[in-house]
Amino acid sequence: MVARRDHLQVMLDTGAERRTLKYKTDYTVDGWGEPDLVVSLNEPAPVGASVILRGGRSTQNVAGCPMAKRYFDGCEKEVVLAPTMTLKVTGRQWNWSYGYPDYGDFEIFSNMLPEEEASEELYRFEVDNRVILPVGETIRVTTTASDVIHSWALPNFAVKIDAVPGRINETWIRAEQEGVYYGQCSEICGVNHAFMPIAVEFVSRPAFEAWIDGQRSLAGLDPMFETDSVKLAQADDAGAAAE
Ligand SMILES: [Cu+2]
Repeated sequence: MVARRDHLQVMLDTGAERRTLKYKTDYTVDGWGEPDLVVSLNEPAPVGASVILRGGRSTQNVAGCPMAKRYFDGCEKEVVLAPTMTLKVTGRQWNWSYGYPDYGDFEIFSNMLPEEEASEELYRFEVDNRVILPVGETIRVTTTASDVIHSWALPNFAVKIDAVPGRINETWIRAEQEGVYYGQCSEICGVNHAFMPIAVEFVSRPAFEAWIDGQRSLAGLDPMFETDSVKLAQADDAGAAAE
């Protein structure tokens, strides 16, 4: 699904050049915010040219590019998924903090759960605050560190990227299924190196937005989405306060 004009980029690649097409001048779109998005070119693409869609929130165009096939039958297809958001990871002795620069100036700290609070299988993996991310979207991940070199490693995503003080490294992750994925700091960083796990939970877009609004409210910021679940949570709080 692509809900917003600035989340979709349409390009024409003739082999000799690649240019970004202009909305309305070169193409029109039907179905903003709906599962099926129809992109129509005002002029047919030249024979042999590729039409390239970048749309980070699209989930239709992942495997085998069915969306591109459906709407650009006869053209070569290539679909590139642009990131919809950035996760800023900071390693520190000895926990991880996570910023969400697209969603406000707040940061969460993720500490290992002590042995008595974690389940037996997840001791040294489970944390008090998991990273929450939307499923089906490409997430840009930047890493840095506040003291010594750490490494943010998430084996399910084939990610192991150094977090270096004074530098920013960049990678990306994307999950097609909701769930929790675990990793650990993978660069010896001091006596508690073995106690800085990583837990990333992918949730639906509405659940993510509700979580973001919850974090914003903790940071004293106004809600960005005003989702139903946040309203419900606030109603519960009000109910609890009244009791
Ligand atoms: Cu570390």
